[in-house]
Amino acid sequence: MKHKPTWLISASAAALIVAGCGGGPTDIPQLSAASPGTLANCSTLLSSFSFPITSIVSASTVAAGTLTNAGQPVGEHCLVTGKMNQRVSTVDGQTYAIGFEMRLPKDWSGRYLYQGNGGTDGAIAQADGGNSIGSGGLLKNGLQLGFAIISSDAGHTSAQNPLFGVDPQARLDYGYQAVGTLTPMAKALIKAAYGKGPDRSYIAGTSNGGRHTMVAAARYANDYDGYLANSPGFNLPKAAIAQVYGAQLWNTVATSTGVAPNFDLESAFVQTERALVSKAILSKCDALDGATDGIVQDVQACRGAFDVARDIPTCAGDRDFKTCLSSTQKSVLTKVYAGARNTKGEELYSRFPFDTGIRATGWADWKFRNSIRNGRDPVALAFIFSSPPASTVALPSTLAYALNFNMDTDAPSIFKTSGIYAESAMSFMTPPNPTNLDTLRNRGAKMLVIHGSSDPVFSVDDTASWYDKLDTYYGGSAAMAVRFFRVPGMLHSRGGPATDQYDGLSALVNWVEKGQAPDRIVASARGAGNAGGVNLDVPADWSASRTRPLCPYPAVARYKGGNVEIESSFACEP
Ligand SMILES: [Ca+2]
Repeated sequence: MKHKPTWLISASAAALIVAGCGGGPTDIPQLSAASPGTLANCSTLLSSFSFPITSIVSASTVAAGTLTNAGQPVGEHCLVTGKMNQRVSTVDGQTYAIGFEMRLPKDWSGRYLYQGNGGTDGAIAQADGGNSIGSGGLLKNGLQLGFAIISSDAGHTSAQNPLFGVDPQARLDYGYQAVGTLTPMAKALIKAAYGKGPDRSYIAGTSNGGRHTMVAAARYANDYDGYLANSPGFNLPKAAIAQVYGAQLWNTVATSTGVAPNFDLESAFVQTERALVSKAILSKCDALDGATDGIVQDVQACRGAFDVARDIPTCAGDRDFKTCLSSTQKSVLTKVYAGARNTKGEELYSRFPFDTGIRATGWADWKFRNSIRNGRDPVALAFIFSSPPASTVALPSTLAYALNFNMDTDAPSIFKTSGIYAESAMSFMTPPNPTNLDTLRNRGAKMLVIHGSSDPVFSVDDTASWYDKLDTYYGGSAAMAVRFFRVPGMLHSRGGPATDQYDGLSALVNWVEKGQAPDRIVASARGAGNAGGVNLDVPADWSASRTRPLCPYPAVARYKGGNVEIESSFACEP
């Protein structure tokens, strides 16, 4: 049964909505702009600020220029550190807390930013709203834009990674409750520091931080006005399964004779072989967008134009590691890109689109190293996403765990509950009812999702599939509140042969507060001399400062004539 959107049945929302010719609403509330404020209190917050289950550890002024970003000084700000909900686990005897830091700029825009962090959390990344929220080499970070920012460890320390997964509450904090616990405290602390609470609130992050953002859009839609999800780990437990599924397949063609930790899974597809694949993709798909420029904009057309079996030479004899792939390699490549499956052929995770970034080292890092590495996918599956978690004494090497993970009997554990583990990983890690964003939408909040087409761990196709369903749910009008942008060639969060430098946060603020819906976001390559840091994957035959428009899905950037190095020569079209 199709769910009936609440904008069709809510009287209060209906008052704000006018039916349009497309059948969906044409008007949703416009939020007002934030107004600046000045920091009134800093070091006194150590003793004066009080909030339930919160202890402030330090509060001190950080002088202008102590931090820099892209070669420019970050202004004077107040650094507050603390923790919430400190407790001793009855399961493992460990002391847990939600550790955080807040950075409060002296010259404040009136805006608050929750910075979601990556991986399995456990570290309090510097609360600067910088590269840790996504994009490559941001020229202005959140502090430089005037945001008051919180960053947290999401409820466990680095030392407690990944075994925090045996504590049910630590799982829930990592999944979503840390955001829910911290948010009212952060807003109260901002009020104590500036004399007024934030006018506008934002949440942003990349990878797992993008996942935090997507979860917040569903669970905490009343608390935030803007959501920026970069390279989101949307279905993160499923993606972890896909990682070990890939590892098992890569292993069938790996030639490494070493054993863990020296086992080299990349021997399955060495760089020169991946460069061959990238070149074959370009030969079939590059020109489909009108420009033979080393970028495949039209991902959908490329699906029909490129075929691994047909377009990559098959080695007549042994692998020569540069001009051909073995038939087994081609089969493995096809299977991994088609998406993880169990032995019944049922999909366990999304397909991936073939794209140019396959040749880059950052692609190989995820497919061949993180997929079998301690600290990444295998241990996350074992201890955080499986219910019950694996025995902490029985886990073999992470390589062996990954290679022996059973797609029929082990994979379903991400959907299971068990005893004290009362929520499944898919419940605590992913947004409940992810295509219903009624609360967000009806109050005038906005969401931007930005994802690289060459992301090797979280498939851009999974994000596109979600957006398609969202658009169906809203009768073709999802773009009024949520827009999704793909970055061709970009790897996970940044890097790859791509224009990966873009300011999503400012685009989001302009949409939320000024009603300027982004019809394109200008992105730059980070070639030689880029102030935000050079991306070594930028091809030598590109202008060092090449720009492209990132286009709202499903539009793609098509070449219209003129200088091929600049974004104005491209239009976002179907
Ligand atoms: Ca092209």
